[in-house]
Amino acid sequence: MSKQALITGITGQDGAYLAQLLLQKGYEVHGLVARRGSDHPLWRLDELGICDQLRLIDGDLTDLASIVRALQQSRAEEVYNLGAMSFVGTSWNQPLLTAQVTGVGAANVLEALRLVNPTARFYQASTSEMFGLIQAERQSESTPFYPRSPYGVAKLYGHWLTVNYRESFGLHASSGILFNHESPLRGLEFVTRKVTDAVARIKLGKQRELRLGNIDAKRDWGFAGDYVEAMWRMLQQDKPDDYVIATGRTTTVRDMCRIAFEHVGLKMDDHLIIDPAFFRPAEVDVLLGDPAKAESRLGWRATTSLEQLIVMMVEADLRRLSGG
Ligand code: NDP
Ligand code: GDR
Repeated sequence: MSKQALITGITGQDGAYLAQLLLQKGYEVHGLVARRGSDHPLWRLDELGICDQLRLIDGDLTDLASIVRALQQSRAEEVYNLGAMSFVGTSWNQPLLTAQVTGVGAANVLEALRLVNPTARFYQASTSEMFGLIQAERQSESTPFYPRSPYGVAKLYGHWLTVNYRESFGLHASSGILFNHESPLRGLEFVTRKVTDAVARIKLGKQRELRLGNIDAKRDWGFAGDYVEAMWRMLQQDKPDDYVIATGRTTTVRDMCRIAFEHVGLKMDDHLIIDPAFFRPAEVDVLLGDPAKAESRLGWRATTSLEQLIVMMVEADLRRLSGG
């Protein structure tokens, strides 16, 4: 008998890679799909060629009844809560929606789990954005939190509720505090993909300039394909726990951008324009994670360097834009 898994946010970057991984491991994969009406919501699953192997269920994280139904229908033994309003920039413009989807949405899944199948294992997609203002040599599971955006605040609620349901009700609920992870399936609003898409367009003569905000911000960037493996490993442990997932290296947006331009033989300074419109009301200046616990307990470590990642993304954008 195959194991049953349910993924919220299956149409997102991580949802698509996790679905692929679980299918490869022999799972039956169910996915909650919120907005079938939007323009080609299944494009990532199509790109990975896995759409027809999945069992998609209509539902929304803000609708408890639809989550209860998804849990009953899927009989999921593992539930991965990846659904969220995940773009930090938008969270200042839609703080209440962000609270509902990203924060209360996690509460809905935990509550549904408690009602329908309290023995199922639960993964919460927590984030390094929760560290926010707190700078440490490296941010780890014991670093305090000080979120800097409505998104970070909503995620902190989901994180603590996961801890609380584990302690209160004995749920097998784990939280992955993941640092930024990217891929050719990353949304165009995030800075790495915005850069690689623009670099490919500039190289192909379809665009002249790239406008960015704060290029001094530093991020610990890894490859999403590596990170979904860590999510799965967390749920295979006897005991639920929280884990930082990161590469342990931090780079400025400026240097990440330079890698992309240099890969196609262009000079960044000929095309980059700093545009105040892309600065945020509050910034997280430096993120640098300490993945030591994940390495020792999960046997997990990042395998893709930032250079390999950016080259992979630029090449994928060049192919896509050339119709290849
Ligand atoms: P994406 O933005 O690519 O995917 C978000 C997913 O959530 C999409 O499938 C989206 O559906 C879905 N969603 C949005 N609103 C709702 C709703 N109301 N009900 C149900 N589903 C909804 O994010 P990622 O794949 O990059 O990230 C996955 C998770 O991990 C997110 O929770 C994110 O906050 C978190 N995270 C991500 C990190 C990263 O660097 N990528 C780092 C740390 C945490 P639709 O396709 O219809 O928009
Ligand atoms: P982040 O990712 O906010 O870290 O959240 P994003 O790629 O949006 O920003 C990274 C850094 O780049 C700076 N920046 C710009 N960002 C964007 N998007 N567009 C720009 O033009 C631009 N110019 C500079 C930002 O100010 C920031 O410092 C991501 C999301 O996936 C979250 O869901 C996740 O929780 C965290 O990563 C970890």
